[in-house]
Amino acid sequence: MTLKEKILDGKRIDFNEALSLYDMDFFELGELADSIRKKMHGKKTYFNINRHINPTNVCADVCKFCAYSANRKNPNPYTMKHEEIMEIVKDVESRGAKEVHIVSAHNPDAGLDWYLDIFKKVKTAYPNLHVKALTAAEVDFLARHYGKTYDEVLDLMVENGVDSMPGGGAEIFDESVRDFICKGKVTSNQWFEIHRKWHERGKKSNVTMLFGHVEKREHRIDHMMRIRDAQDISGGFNAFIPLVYQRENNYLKVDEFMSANEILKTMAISRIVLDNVPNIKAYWVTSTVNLALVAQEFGANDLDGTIEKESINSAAGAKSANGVNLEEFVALIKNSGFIPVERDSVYNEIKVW
Ligand code: V47
Repeated sequence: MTLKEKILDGKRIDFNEALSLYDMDFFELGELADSIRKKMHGKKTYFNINRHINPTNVCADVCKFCAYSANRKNPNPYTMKHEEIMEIVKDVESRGAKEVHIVSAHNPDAGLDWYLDIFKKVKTAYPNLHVKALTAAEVDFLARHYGKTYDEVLDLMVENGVDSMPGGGAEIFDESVRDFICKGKVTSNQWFEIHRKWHERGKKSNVTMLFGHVEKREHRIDHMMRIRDAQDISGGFNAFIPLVYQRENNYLKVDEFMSANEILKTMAISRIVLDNVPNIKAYWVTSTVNLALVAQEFGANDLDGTIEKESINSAAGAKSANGVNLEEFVALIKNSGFIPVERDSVYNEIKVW
């Protein structure tokens, strides 16, 4: 049986087989991933109407790839007042947002309650708005800084209204690469421990991968394998999100933006390897909208959402500061031959556009 037949037969592939897919013909690989995508989701492409809010950029950690945190290259520290955050939430909710995605830096001076009260205030005022908040990196920071266990922080999140966790802070799980790009923050094992504990509470989360910097193809495959193993145990990951590295205003020197060919291959391989993760999200913020549309034919079935405003990736050069217009977004998905389906944050279908 050839590798292609094995994949078409729905059999699980191993590390070496996955790595060898990078050498497969580009279009053949795309077709393989597309056949799996079609089996799982047909021509549907999911998105949601959401707003990213990044309440503080003051950070106790230094990740070389990050242009968002306030530091020598970006000396503009800010910490939003809750009133300011609530004004934003009020506005976007009134215009149809179903989710707020709240992620911050690791601010050592804001106080644990400053973080938690954001969620409580949003949830109290808008019980139907989905609160997706706190990456595992933030959970680890809050636990360390305030002398709490992961369980205690996760319980506080649930009590204060967090519905699901985003997939940030995963970066690259290989320890040698991780040490080089973000030494000192949540380790790979801790990242998985936090998500496992979150899933044990009956909650869902996502998982990202930051690629296109100093990592090698092997590290990406290793990253996917670790996700597949964890998902076999907890089953709580809704989506895998490959984030394409943005090179500006940070401390990680990378000469070239990754080629579209390599980005699409990586997306396609992730669709094939992650046979137990339902959704592959092409996050247009880091891939560009155009490439995200093409990625729909390379295994991706989700384009995140309208976002409205985003600060983490746009600080590093992504052209995402102002989100995308809903009507335009829907038209682009339709014109590329797919069916735009608005979903909620845990992938219940809300409306076929
Ligand atoms: O963890 C930071 C990444 C992530 C850069 O769960 C960078 O639905 C590219 O996790 N170039 C935060 N990426 C964003 C994130 C996310 C985004 C969309 C959806 C979801 C979800 C999660 O942004 C960080 C980090 O990996 N990041 N700097 C950079 N220069």
